[in-house]
Amino acid sequence: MSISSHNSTEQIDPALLAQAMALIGPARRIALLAHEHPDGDCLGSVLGFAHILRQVGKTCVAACADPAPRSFSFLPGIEALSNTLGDEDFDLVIALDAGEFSRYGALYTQHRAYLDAATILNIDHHISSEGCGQVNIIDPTSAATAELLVLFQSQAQLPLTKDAATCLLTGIITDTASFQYSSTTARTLEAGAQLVQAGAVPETIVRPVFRVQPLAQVRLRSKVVDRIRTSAGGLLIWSYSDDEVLAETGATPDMDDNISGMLRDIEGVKIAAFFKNYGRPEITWLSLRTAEPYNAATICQRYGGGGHARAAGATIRMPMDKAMAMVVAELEQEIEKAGAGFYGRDTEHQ
Ligand SMILES: [Mn+2]
Repeated sequence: MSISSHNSTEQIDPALLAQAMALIGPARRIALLAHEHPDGDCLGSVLGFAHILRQVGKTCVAACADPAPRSFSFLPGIEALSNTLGDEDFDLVIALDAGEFSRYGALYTQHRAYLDAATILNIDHHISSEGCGQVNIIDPTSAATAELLVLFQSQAQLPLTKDAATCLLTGIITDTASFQYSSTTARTLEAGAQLVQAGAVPETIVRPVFRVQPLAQVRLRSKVVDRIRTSAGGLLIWSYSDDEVLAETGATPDMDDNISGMLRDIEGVKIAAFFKNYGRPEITWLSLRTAEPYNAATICQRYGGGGHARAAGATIRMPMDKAMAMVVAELEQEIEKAGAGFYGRDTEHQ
């Protein structure tokens, strides 16, 4: 079975694939980097690609600056995920699911001199990606980095094991919310089919990732729902979580996953912003979800962040109250500029 394009985009450019394989071919020890604040796509991509490369004799270390959320503990190989590049003894570094070194967090800050000089292959699907490698395979039409890796595996005729397939399907399923988002193309589904063919079982991914949640997480969500505020007649919605919420609910920071998605799905909302501030009072994380015509990536880039048109994020070096006031005011202006009708702050919700 081959992956050909129907209504989606083509294969990976064969010349680019050849350049990437020219880096992989002679490499014996390979480090695979996942971005900080890891999600299912970067984790599934580094672990899945490591499984594939081990099949062809490579020694692989999968690394991420932050620990993986507990819901991903089913991923084959996750127990060996490293939070450092150790002795930096690698012939090749493969950076996955982010196109800027800064997104790799402490892996970059603690190994900056090494990574600045290392041979890097970068594979990513973010529209704002600049590419941080000598060879960059960046395809924003891909629903997930894992989808690109399925193309890569297929076109380069690398072996696909059940463990690799489970990891890569996790990447696709998490970045598309089980094929729900508009980023899902025929090619995404074909990549999924190929992974199921290789032994991956969707239920074993969907249940831990989307259905099962700890009670503390449900309580955290309830607190965040209590703090919801709206503006512009409900076109704009925002809420926040902080150390106080964690203390009251017993939740851990990773349990706020996809709260911005929940806010976006509230009827009438065009822009949803979720702010969080844990442990470091001077830093606020923003997660933004938008509907047409608002571009989340463009907005987040103003704060040094990035992402996709409908989903993006930024790390803002300000305390929560200041960051929230600044971003909310800017989002209100966006709505006013778009001529959607601005009705002022919705006092009834405060
Ligand atoms: Mn991704």
